[in-house]
Amino acid sequence: MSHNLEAHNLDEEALAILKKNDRGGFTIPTARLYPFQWNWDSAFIAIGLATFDQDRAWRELELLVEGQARDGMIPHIIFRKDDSDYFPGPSVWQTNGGGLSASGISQPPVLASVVAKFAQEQGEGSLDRAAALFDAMLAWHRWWHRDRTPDGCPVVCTVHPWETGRDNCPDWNIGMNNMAIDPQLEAYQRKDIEHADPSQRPSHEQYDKYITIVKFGRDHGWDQKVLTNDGPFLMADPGIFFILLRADRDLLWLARKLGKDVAAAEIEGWIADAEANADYFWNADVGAYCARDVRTGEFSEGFSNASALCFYAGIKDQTRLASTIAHMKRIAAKTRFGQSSWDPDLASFESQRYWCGPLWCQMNYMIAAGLAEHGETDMADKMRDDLRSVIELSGFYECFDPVDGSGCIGTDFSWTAALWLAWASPSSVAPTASGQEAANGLN
Ligand code: 9WN
Repeated sequence: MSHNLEAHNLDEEALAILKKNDRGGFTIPTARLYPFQWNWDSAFIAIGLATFDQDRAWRELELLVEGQARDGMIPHIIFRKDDSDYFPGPSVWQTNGGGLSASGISQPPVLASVVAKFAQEQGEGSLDRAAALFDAMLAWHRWWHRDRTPDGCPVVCTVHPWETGRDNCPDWNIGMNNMAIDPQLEAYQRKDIEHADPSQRPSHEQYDKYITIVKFGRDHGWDQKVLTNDGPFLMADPGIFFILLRADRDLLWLARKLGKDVAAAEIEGWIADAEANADYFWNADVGAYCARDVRTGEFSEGFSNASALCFYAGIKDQTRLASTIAHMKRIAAKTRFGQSSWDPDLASFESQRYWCGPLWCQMNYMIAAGLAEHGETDMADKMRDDLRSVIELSGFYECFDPVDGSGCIGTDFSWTAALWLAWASPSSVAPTASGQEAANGLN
């Protein structure tokens, strides 16, 4: 579908989308398909909100933190109240972790990087608001390092494809193939395929497995250590690993700025561990950082957009970075609009099916920030220009076909509108990155 540029001012349209999706201090990703507050969505949405209302941007993050569970986890969805448009809702999750009604898993921890970015851009006056969020962010990062790091495993892991934010990426096929659907699974009705084209969404078998994992968590009282060590699915995700490493660096910057020496020492330990263990993800056969099934040690076969986050994480191994760039250039030559979520040279690539191929703006934003910090400014600028082109072509979709630029799944999508305003719009003043060290916020 071609978007009528004459009829629309895209900056105004993006603003209108964020206002329309505002539910009173927090923003839903899109109406009906995703009618609650999502974790990493809110972090990217806040970046867009800050372009016109800094107070409202902080509110977005503060309301996200209100959903924090007693154990420190910030859940991937905060329900507040039920909505019959979404499955699985609160009656399926049945969490009891304290805080608000929420899901029982998390999502990639972008929050601290956004708080650090705001603290840097908005100056000393914003430090009080950053300081008020500090303990919650520290507790959340501690939760990842403690409760999502299985006994005897050197890296942080994930128990559910939804937790990675890259739900049906073929990265998870090995872990999904190694788990069984619970024979006691209750009958359920999917809602997502009533609001979006089913051919662009996950399969029924994948949904059965997603809900099997939710049932396991529920049956075990959402004891996160049990879910991590004994749950049906356990994989290590380069996306979560790289985003957490970057967020740890940004949290460390904040800790030092706020004079929190004890916390700073703890965070330094996490960073040193992660730097020492990043090679856990290095798949020498592919020449890239890849997802891995923790129990079998088996690697995912493909280069995903999460593989490209190594720059953003501040990885310094020049040989590995060069190999990553070679993959990105090979893929860019095959797709018109990069970076695709999956390798187009693999049979499992599908240009319009969710995380099996489409371009996702929030991933490209982080990849570009890392590339620019690494000195690859041409590649970083191409990421931004490609996002600008697909939005001009198709509008504010959830994600985009990287080959023909058509929009996929959700419409009037909040993070797309937010990153248009903050980054892709010709009127955006933000550079792709500051060119500073990676520990200086998500620029
Ligand atoms: C499950 C809200 C979320 C994003 C995820 C994206 C999709 C949900 C779903 O939508 O996942 O969390 O129901 O498909 O994969 O990254 O946060 O936009």
